[in-house]
Amino acid sequence: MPTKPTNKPSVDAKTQNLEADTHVPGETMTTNQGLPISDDQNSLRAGVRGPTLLEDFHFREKITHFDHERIPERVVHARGVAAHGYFEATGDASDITRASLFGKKGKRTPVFVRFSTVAGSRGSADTPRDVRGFAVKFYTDEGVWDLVGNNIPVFFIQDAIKFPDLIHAVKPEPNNEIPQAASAHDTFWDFVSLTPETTHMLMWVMSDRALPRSLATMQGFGIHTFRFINKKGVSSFVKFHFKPKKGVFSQVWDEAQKTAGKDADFHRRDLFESIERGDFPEWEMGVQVVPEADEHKFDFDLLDPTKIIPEELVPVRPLGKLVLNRNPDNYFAETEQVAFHPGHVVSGIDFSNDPLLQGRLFSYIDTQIKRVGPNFAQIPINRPTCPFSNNQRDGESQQLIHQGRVSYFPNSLAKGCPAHSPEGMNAFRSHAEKMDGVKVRQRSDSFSDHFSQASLFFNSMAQWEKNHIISAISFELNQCQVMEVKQRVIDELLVNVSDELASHVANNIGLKVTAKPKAKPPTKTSPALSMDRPADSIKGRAVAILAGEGVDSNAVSGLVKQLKAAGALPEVIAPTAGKIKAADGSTLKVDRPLTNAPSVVFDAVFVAPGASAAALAKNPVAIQFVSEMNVHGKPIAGAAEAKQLFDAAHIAAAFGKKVGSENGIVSVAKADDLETFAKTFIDAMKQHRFPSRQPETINA
Ligand code: HDE
Repeated sequence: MPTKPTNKPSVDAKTQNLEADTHVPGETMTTNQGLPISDDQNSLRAGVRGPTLLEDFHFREKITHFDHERIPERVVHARGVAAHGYFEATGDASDITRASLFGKKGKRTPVFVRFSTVAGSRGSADTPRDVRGFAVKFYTDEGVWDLVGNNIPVFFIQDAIKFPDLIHAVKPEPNNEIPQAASAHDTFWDFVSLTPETTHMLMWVMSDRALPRSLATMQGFGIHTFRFINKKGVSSFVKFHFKPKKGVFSQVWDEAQKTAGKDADFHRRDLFESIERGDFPEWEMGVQVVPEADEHKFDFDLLDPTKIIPEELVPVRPLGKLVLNRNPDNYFAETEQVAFHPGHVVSGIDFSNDPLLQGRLFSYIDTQIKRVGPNFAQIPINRPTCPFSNNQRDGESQQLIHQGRVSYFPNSLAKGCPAHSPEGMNAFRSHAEKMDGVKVRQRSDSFSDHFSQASLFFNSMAQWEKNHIISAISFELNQCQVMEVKQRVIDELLVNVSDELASHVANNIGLKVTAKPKAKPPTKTSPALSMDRPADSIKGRAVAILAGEGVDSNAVSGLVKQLKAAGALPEVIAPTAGKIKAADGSTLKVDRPLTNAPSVVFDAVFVAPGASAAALAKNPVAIQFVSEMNVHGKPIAGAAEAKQLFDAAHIAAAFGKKVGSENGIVSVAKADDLETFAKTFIDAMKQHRFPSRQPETINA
């Protein structure tokens, strides 16, 4: 009998007690062989001041295990964080796919989702300018399906054979391993300037999409065109999408850089904490569906991974919701050892001939064997939740004890088992695509337009989004040393996207545009590409309440109540930790002292009324706090007492009789109508940022 272990990722929320441990009370420490240990703190030595003895098997077991604690970090996407959850189908999609997870309204499938940055090593920060991995393992009842996607819907290159070059170019330069987790260096821009197919993806990576506010506020994409196959064998082309319930929001560049230093774990902390408090990140999952007959009706090739299908041409059909509701118990066992592979599919999902996808089908299994070992699929986080059985045997770290003497097929001694799936079972059968071609190392002509969709993306941005792209490219090129590389980026890439883009970047980096576009850049737009839209709610948004001795406690508690009711996370920040005395003699708990509360981890600030506000105007840390909030374009609120602090931070506010909101600065002379005040502040927070407050230099 084959062994059938199961991995049961819970689909329900679990309240985790951070103090709890897995040890049983009264448990005794033993060696790995079960031998009770009398002293784990002193090694065995010849005399109290003598050398350690080789005989000390306990010391050697402990230390050699420690020496082997690491597995190779992922060659890309090394820094990551993950969570358990579920996918719930919101309808029946069996007209387009026979995959069981999409077959019935309300059906839940457990998932494990790992988010990552690409270029940085495992110990790098969460907030560099980078693409984010968005890899989903679906434990379906018909096998594991991995959708290994990103938060950007296109990729840099069209053929997997170029991937090692791209990654070598973006990773730290090999002579000195500088810079960590950054594309702002010569080798990256040298490579892309010589590889025009990167242009569309460059627009996305230089936009604020590459600086997500949190993992829960970014979109996910499968990128490649895949196939769905229904029960009748009818195939359609599909592109996968995940749309965050909280909306798509980002940081700004100066803020992201500062966050990397102030809280390198900003994103993983946010994910962990939001799940612990029951604010479960959620996305709507959907597909753009193109019937096979329409394969050639677009002005780009569906197989080209540097292209999107504009949502205005093919809308996203919702399939269900993806919810993350449980943190892993152990980072290494789950997040580090999880092994994704685009080739892990289930019946009803199949591949297209996208040459990038085809190459990935080779690469991932290889990387998992190197990283986790040939039996990676037996590790609990990677195991299917349905039964599995075959004749694969042995190998490093084999976990299963296979029974019997039959490990081959065909056999009669085990009654022909495990057998091929019977007729009628939803087994995987590759789509019978007709193939006919000569062997060539050549790209299809239909892959040759590298600029139209780059222009489409740039044209679809709001002016502030365009400005951020211009500033980001300018910043990156100003970090480069080699003049020819910078000139080539302008003359070979940017000029073909937009005149505005090329001329502004050239100006910012002290060069001139010296080439003409190969063709006039198109003026089309796709509104779905812009992030310039407010959120429905402020759930999970961090709000700093700046307070101090003599604060108006009624105003603080009133606003805190309203903010909490709207799902935000207000924190009282004061010059000192502990408690502060309010104007009415009551005491107020301080959540964090100013020194431990960098502005970049908050989405908005309220300068509480009372005597404290004037005192804060003399505190350099408080001035820096509100002034950073201002230049990062975040909502700022205060009553007349805040004027001195606002003045010190160069923030203009009217402080009129009625609550006013001017470009995200919410002010009033006297904060007695807290309800209106809170509502105006919350509306400003839904807007997220007020980019016109950012001085040019903050991003450039
Ligand atoms: Fe990956 N990629 N990739 N990639 N990729 C890996 O697999 C590779 C590509 C993506 O959280 C590696 O387990 C090649 C596109 C994610 O564990 C490796 C090519 C997309 C993750 C690998 C690509 C991705 C990886 C490194 C060019 C978006 C992290 C460690 C054809 C659709 C998964 C590992 C996780 C990881 C190879 C391009 C997404 C080496 C050869 C396009 C999210 O196998």
